[in-house]
Amino acid sequence: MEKIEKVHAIEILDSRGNPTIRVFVQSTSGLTAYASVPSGASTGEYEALELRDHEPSRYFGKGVLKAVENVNGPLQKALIGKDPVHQEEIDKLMLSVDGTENKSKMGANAILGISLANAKLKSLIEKKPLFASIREQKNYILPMPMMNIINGGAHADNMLDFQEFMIRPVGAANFQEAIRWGAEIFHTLKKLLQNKGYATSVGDEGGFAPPLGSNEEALEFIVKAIENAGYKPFDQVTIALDPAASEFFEAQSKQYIETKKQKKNKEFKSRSIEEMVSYYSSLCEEYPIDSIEDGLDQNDWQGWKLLTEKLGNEIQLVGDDLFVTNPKFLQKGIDQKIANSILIKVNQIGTLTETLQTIDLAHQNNYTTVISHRSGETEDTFIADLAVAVNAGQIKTGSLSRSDRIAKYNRILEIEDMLGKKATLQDSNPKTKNNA
Ligand code: 2PG
Ligand code: MG
Repeated sequence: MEKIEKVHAIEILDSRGNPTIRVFVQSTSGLTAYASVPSGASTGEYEALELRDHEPSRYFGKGVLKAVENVNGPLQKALIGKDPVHQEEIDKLMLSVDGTENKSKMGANAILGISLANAKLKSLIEKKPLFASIREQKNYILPMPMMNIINGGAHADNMLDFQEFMIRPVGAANFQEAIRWGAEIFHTLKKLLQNKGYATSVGDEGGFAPPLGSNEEALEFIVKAIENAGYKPFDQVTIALDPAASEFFEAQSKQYIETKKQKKNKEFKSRSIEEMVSYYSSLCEEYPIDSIEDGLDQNDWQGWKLLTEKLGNEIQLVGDDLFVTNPKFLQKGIDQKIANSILIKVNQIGTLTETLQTIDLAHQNNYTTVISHRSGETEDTFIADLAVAVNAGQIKTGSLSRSDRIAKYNRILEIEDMLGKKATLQDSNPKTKNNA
């Protein structure tokens, strides 16, 4: 039997040039696997704690040497001699070493690094591709990619308060085709922006970050790009939004405020909860939108109830900050009939085992799952395998540029090639306006 012989972490950089952690796990026969941990910008209030050094002389306080020490010290000590094939036991053991509700003692980044590296080591020991080692399925579903081609919010230096404008090539026959359509639309959009004199530099997730004046303008550009690339909005390509509304909600006044414009002393809009819900409703009528993530604030459960009642039958409503990949929050949502989908980010909860529990809970209750990257990423492609392993049917991992994003799409292309007929592209969003 293989045992864990060594666990080792180093501090590396993420796609934004901020420190993050990479963990190596080695077994007794010398097999080694490693994983790198992502990091968010618009983080949810109830996420597991990402441990940072807060030592101003290094990386402006963002260093992760404490998390590195926790891996190399107490966590390694607890894991040496354990069998990597028993992922649940490994994860459980780490939770007991940490002993806190939000993983604040060891750091969710330290724990997740080991958890994901261990899963990769397990796949090497079992001589299976990572996705099959995570979950063996008779037939695999390849996820519909949700490609974020216009960036705003906390991910870009422009006036858009909505964070993500994504395209979903729902009419594509396979994953390869879905990616090709995405890339063609992305390049068409670039030309359209250039023609109007807009800069085509990109935001954190590789989407364009032009200084557009309104969400509607962004949506108009995207619809035009879909058409000019030769595809039909609605039937072949739909749009998903992630406004990341926790970033622009003012709890005291219960108003959703166009904060970026407000800060620059530009004309800005302020909407009540009801007005915000009506605003989404009108956007959905006007544009081919079939998914809205974090349309409202993470603590605005009352608003979410209204949003779900109003739009939940026609639109996929995804809880990101709202559920933070945590089964407890998801269960609350299920009980109160709030949202109908959950965004899955491994570092929001901090272990693979808990991530899988949350995914299972969602699927058992007919909530769809969208496997997601973070805005701060690395070249690690774990989430691509995860999306395939659990037959999630949807993934969002950025735009059609920047290798930190593309690496995940490329990994799914590789899996598609590997699995041949045993895998099909299937969109799990039941609200998609096209049933092609
Ligand atoms: C989100 C994510 C990823 P961040 O809000 O869904 O796109 O952003 O990682 O900054 O939380
Ligand atoms: Mg989000």
